[in-house]
Amino acid sequence: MELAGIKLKNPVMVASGTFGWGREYSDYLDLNKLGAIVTKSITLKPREGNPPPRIVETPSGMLNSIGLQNEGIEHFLKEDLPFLAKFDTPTIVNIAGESVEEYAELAKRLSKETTVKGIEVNISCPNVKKGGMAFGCDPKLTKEVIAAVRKATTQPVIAKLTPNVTDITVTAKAAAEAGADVLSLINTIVGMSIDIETGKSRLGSLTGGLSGPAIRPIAVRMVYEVTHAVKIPVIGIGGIMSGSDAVEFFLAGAKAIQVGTANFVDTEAAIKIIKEIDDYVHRYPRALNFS
Ligand code: RRO
Repeated sequence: MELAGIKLKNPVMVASGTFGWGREYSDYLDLNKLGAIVTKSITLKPREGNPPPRIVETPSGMLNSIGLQNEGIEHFLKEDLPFLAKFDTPTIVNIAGESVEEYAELAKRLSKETTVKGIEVNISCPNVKKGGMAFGCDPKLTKEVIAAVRKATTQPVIAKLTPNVTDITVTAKAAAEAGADVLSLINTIVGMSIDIETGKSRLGSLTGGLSGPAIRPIAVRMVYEVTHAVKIPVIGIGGIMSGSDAVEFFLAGAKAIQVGTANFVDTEAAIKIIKEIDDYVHRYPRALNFS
């Protein structure tokens, strides 16, 4: 199948931030079996991330406040991308910046790399003070960032949307109008968890992004809304733990899906989901359309 010119063996990708830069998982599953690998957000300069604790389990999910920890684009190009080039699976690189110019610069530097098959633009990180979700909550800024990235690269541009808005179709339309080829949704939902013994937040940075099965019905609803509001393809993300969870997203209109939190529970989750989707397609040959 194909998604905005990206050739995929199957519609199952691993979600940004839950799969490192590929290498971290390579001893635990065959990366060649995945539809695509979406790498953890990179920024121009290295970032240390937020103070610990950064992860807390919640009912049917988890909160994270990593704060965009990464080694920066230079390190990524030198150390991570050559490793990913060895696999017959498309690499989609997720980028994040504090300004429109930073996003454009990142896209420009990636555009010459043949291993990069797509750029996922993170305008939805809930855990940083500058940039991230600030762009993705405002349709005007969404347009500016996506238009700048569009201008900086000929590679497919995927805008990753935040659910932390009143009406996600507004930012979806803004991204599509600015030239995004694909939309991916949803990123995490801002949440908080308090330890009643200490009276303090369980996260070092007070709030975090909620992911996992707890958010799946919200994600399915948003994918349904967006696929009925824009013409470009949508990648569904949000608490997919099994093939049947993935099928819900396809039936809501998604063309592909990303597996995120499930990778922390079972390193082979994505591989199992590929097989379970296949079983469903055999049971209901006409229910889904993967062209
Ligand atoms: O690094 C993070 O804290 C983070 C990011 Br960039 C994001 O996009 N979504 C998320 O839940 N955490």
